[in-house]
Amino acid sequence: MTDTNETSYTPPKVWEWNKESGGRFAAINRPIAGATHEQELPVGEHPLQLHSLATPNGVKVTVMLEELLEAGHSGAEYDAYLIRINEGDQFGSGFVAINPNSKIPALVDGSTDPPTRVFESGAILLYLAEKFGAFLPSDHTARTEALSWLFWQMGSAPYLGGGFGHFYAYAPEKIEYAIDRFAMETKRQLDVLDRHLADSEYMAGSEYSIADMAIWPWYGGLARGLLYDSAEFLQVHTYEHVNRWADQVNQRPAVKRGVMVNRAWGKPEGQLHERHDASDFELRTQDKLEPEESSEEE
Ligand SMILES: N[C@@H](CCC(=O)N[C@@H](CS)C(=O)NCC(=O)O)C(=O)O
Repeated sequence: MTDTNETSYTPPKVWEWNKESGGRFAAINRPIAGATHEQELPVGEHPLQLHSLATPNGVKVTVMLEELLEAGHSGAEYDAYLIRINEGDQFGSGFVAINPNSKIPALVDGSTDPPTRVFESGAILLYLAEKFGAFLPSDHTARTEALSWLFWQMGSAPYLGGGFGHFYAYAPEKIEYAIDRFAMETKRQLDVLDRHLADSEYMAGSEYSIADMAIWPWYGGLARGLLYDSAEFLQVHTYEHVNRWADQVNQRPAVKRGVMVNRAWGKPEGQLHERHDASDFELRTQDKLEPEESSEEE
């Protein structure tokens, strides 16, 4: 066994904030909460106001809203505004007022008196499912199964994103111990899903539900080779039932629209920075807007 003490870090008695710690998110990470600046949020015409970004956590909610509209729930019309987390929009006073945790997504429902704020993607999915009576099975057993998988996702994905993704793709140095630990856990989670989806069409049985909407952006994205350039490393093609389910969900028209909303990177025709109307998918993607409005961000 190697003597780790010679090379490894020994924590000081009291941790101090080291601004030079590096890594992709070093500029926005800080050990305190609260607003850093005054910044009011825009307010649109629809009852539901979403402030988000098309990361996997954001996509869960835009897919749900598009699914509700697709299913004919016109009360789910929404305005979606972009929160650029790399520029610190999540620390503006208006955003902190609707999510004290300063993370996207956050939703305001102006159809209630007073307006209701909802933060945490899982809570938003559940709020919308209950408000519209949709995408959460009414049968007690299936509903319980959907909620079990919804909360499974909320507890599991931080190991995938904050653990595996962070140390494999974003950390300033490749640390074998950390990558091994989180690759192992990520593969275990994929196997959990694969075994379940071998016998179940969707996460909660035969009905597509908010459990699929929560899990698909993370684990479907991983299986489809879209996260962290890790498809070969994790051998994601071996999880055949996860792949079957991921492709099936990906075919849904509402999913195809949902992934475009608040997206500010990738192909211009796939980016709809703000969404206010169904026609925006045809008329307001970045390729259709004036060239100077086009974003070149990663
Ligand atoms: N558990 C939260 C996680 C949300 C989250 O981590 N959001 C990230 C983007 S995916 C974010 O806003 N990060 C900004 C920051 O950490 O400052 C949820 O599911 O809503």
